[in-house]
Amino acid sequence: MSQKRVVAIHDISCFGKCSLTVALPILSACGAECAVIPTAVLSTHTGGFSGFTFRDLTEDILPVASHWRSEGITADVFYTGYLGSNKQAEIVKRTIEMLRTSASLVIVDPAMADFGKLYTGFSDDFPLAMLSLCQCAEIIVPNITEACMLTGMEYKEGPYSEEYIEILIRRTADLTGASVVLTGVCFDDRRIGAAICEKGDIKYALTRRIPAVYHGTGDVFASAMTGALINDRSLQAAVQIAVNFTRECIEKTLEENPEREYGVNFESAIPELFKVLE
Ligand code: PXL
Repeated sequence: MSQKRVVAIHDISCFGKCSLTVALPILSACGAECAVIPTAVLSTHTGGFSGFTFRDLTEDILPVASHWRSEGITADVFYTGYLGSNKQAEIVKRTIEMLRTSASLVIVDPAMADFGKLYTGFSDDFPLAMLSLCQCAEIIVPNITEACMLTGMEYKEGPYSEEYIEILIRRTADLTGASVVLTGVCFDDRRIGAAICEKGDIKYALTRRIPAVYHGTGDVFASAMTGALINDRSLQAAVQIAVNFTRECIEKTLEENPEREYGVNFESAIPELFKVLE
């Protein structure tokens, strides 16, 4: 099997283990070539730190894409995450349209909100710009808050009823035309994971819940899922691998690091990821 190339389009948060500092090592560990288009450089992520720096690289994105196109560079997978502004979401959409082939898979993590609230710095119409990007994806990976913001459905805290999850995931799939992997799904206090809506079918991938919350786990999850997909796993299998991997990362972190905004020790769970991808 020839090596797959992923283009990861996220910011670099210099400290705090999310976006590219998570996507690159996890995708490399999964055997992918990981090319990047950094969209911004921040001193830290925006969730839990104040006074962070933000160097916007929006103006560099299309020139990178034009250069790659002139060199004939494309990718098997385009994988996007946190994007800094409405304009950036629109430019990333144009970038993917410029570079993709009919065989490319586009995975969009609409990383913009959690716990019922948009992340610091986004305007209220950002979900609309993100929806437009989601509409060019084959797979999107929203959490419950993000799916509510994409669809206009009311956000609720878990545990959820199956009815609420299934209406939310179907509406998200109908609106975007993508397969939807909905994260943060729990029906009781013991288990948590994701729901998958693919071609109208809904399935679940759950694991035991570890009672701790860390920043960056959405990126750990989506990166591991992408890594499993390029290793020819089905979407359902890739989601279960990513659910288990994310739980392992949280478990390992809980032993040593209670600082939620410092992210998870995903490095120590990578040997397990190797094993399941063998
Ligand atoms: O995917 C999470 C993330 C990535 N990058 C930046 C963020 C966040 C979440 O808050 O602030 C800059």
